[in-house]
Amino acid sequence: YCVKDENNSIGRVVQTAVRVLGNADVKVLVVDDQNSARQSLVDLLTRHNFDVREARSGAEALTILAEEKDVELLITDYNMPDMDGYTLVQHVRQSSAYTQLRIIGVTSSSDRRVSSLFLKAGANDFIYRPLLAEEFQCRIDSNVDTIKLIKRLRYFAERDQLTNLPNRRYFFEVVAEMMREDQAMGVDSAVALLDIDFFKKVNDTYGHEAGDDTLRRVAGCVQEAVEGTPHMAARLGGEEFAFYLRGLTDQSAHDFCEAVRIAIEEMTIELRNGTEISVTTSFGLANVQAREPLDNQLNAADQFLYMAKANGRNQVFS
Ligand code: GH3
Ligand code: MG
Ligand code: MG
Ligand code: MG
Repeated sequence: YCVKDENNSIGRVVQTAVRVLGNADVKVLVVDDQNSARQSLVDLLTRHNFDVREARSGAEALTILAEEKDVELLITDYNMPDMDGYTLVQHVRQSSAYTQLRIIGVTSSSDRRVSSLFLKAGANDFIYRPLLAEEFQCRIDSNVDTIKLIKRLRYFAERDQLTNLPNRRYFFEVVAEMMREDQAMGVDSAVALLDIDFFKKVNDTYGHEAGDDTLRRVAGCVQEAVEGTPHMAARLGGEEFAFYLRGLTDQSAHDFCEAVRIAIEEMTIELRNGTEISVTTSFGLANVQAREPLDNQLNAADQFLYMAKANGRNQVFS
């Protein structure tokens, strides 16, 4: 059974379907004081499967943005009582919290200067009413493409390619912020370094691929240990991983590391040739010292890690 599809319309329908379904995880906030105008935008966006929120004023929009940090696209009207769209965009752009947010201005005003006002305030794009469905769709699509591209780039910039764990750069970025918050709130925390014991032997005996598989399995344990917790973990490089243990110190931090150490020790790693191996790990653990940069905290943990190695490996040293 052969269907002639000279204009590739099936291909285009499939492409559109894929695009529309991919919009489901993009959260859009529509701001307009007029119910009918707002509703027409909401309807269009909902039909394109976006996750849509609505606000009737600039103030309400700012409240929603502060509460729902995952809004990625803001579409705002220009003429609104209390706070116009231009002022709303200025407010949003003055805050460092929404640097990732894309903004599209909308107006039914015939004044063509409104677009440059919006763009100067920091909007990314602009649409005049009445909306032409096709133009609207093109502009939304192109802005959403940019949002998705930035998301992808961010994801890969923040991850370690082999294990998909956060990488060193992202760990430093996130933990520096966590340390600032902890210090402000008076929360005591700890940092730990994990290093696989005699990892070179795995490579030398079973090959580099087996080494990579081992790293992925250990990373799985590390990820599992922090999932659903306030803690943060990363692969710093090689066979070394780091933890920021938020709200844990001394015994509680030690218990955490000990649990991870045992989970890894008890894990069977099946290599591609069917061989089963296991590995052990050593931990250096240090309480976070107030006002010291993360580098110094990790150095302290590293000195304890060295002692764990010297003391026979397969242990947590603090
Ligand atoms: P120790 O118990 O003292 O930590 O000994 P070790 O053998 O684990 O430590 P060493 O630093 O001597 O060796 C680490 C090895 O890790 C050497 C390096 O080739 C290997 N390695 C680093 N990154 C990777 C990687 O991404 N994949 C694989 N397969 N091996 C890696
Ligand atoms: Mg209005
Ligand atoms: Mg090492
Ligand atoms: Mg090692």
